Amino acid sequence: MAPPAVVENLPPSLNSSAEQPPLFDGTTKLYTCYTCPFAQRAWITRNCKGLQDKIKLVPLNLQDRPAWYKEKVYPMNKVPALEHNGKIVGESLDLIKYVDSNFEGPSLFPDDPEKRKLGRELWSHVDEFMKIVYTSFKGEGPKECGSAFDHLESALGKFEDGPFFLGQFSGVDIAYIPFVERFQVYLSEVWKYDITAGRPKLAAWIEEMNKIDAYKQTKTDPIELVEYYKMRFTAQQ
Ligand SMILES: N[C@@H](CCC(=O)N[C@@H](CS)C(=O)NCC(=O)O)C(=O)O
Repeated sequence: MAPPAVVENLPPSLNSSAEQPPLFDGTTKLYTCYTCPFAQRAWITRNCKGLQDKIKLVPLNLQDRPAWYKEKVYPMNKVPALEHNGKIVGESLDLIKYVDSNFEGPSLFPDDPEKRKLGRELWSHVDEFMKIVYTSFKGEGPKECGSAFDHLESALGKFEDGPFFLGQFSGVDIAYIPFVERFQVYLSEVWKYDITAGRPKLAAWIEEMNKIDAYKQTKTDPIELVEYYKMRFTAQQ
């Protein structure tokens, strides 16, 4: 079912002195940043659909961003953004669905109405999940965010036909994993808190996700991540 593993040589990130790749030349491009969890959603989607040859990665250095990106490509000046069929599409959750419905490759959303219902609930919960955990990083960490992971544990118990949120792998897993990946690393490193302890379904989900090549290749460097989050969340304390 999963497309064969493709090992890519990732292109270098473009900075403010980089020339703009031709716009609307018929090439589909994913403007991304290798460390951005939102962009990672679109990147995983592309890989899961086996679209490595159809969607070219255009990684940006967000700290030293090329001016042409905001001026000519995406006025929101954020990643991800997809250049496709003469237009630019942004917003990572929308992009999971956009890439799923406008390109070939395995479908990322099930037809079963019960699964679609839970899928919608989890889809609309993901921002709240992130907010709870990020807020806890500035407060008491695990004491404040444990319930957010309990919520995932309970959602993962709804369908028995696989270890993923909707049983089989879906776009919902893609929506959550970049954030769970980062939260797991940071909570373990800084708070010595294991998000999988006492949460066997969450543990199994992460383990299965880590077996998916399309995702594995998008994972962020944990050391860089911890440094960046420490700067972001503990600098003023
Ligand atoms: N809601 C957007 C958020 C995207 C986002 O915030 N991306 C960050 C990088 S992780 C960004 O581009 N930040 C640049 C900026 O805000 O100037 C999405 O889901 O795509």
